[in-house]
Amino acid sequence: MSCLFCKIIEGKIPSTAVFQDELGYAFADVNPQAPVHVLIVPREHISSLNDAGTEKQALLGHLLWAAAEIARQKGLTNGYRIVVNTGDDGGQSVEHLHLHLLGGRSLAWPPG
Ligand code: DGP
Repeated sequence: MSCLFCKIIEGKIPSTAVFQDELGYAFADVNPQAPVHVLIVPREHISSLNDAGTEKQALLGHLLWAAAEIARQKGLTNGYRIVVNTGDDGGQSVEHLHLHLLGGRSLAWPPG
């Protein structure tokens, strides 16, 4: 598997782990856009949110819960944002489903 995030999950590429369990892995984004910028990924390879079928509903919920749990652990009591870039128009650059957790500063809306 040549997927970058699969290699990170397998430990073949180093990363700064933030959270992990049997279903997911979370690590610091290499190019942080906020004081807290964590990527939450499923251990199994799913290319994008658009490729997560009905059978992945529980997994998707678990990843969303993990993102909120990390936000609590990071003390983001003033709020945060979770982003799932999907496909070309969504700005997805790595084809392994991932949630961005962004926090630690006020975030503008709408996004670019
Ligand atoms: P997206 O554009 O939504 O596909 O976000 C991909 C993110 O992945 C981007 O914010 C940068 C991050 N990223 C890319 N390569 C690496 C890497 O090798 N290590 C880490 N920690 N993050 C990476």
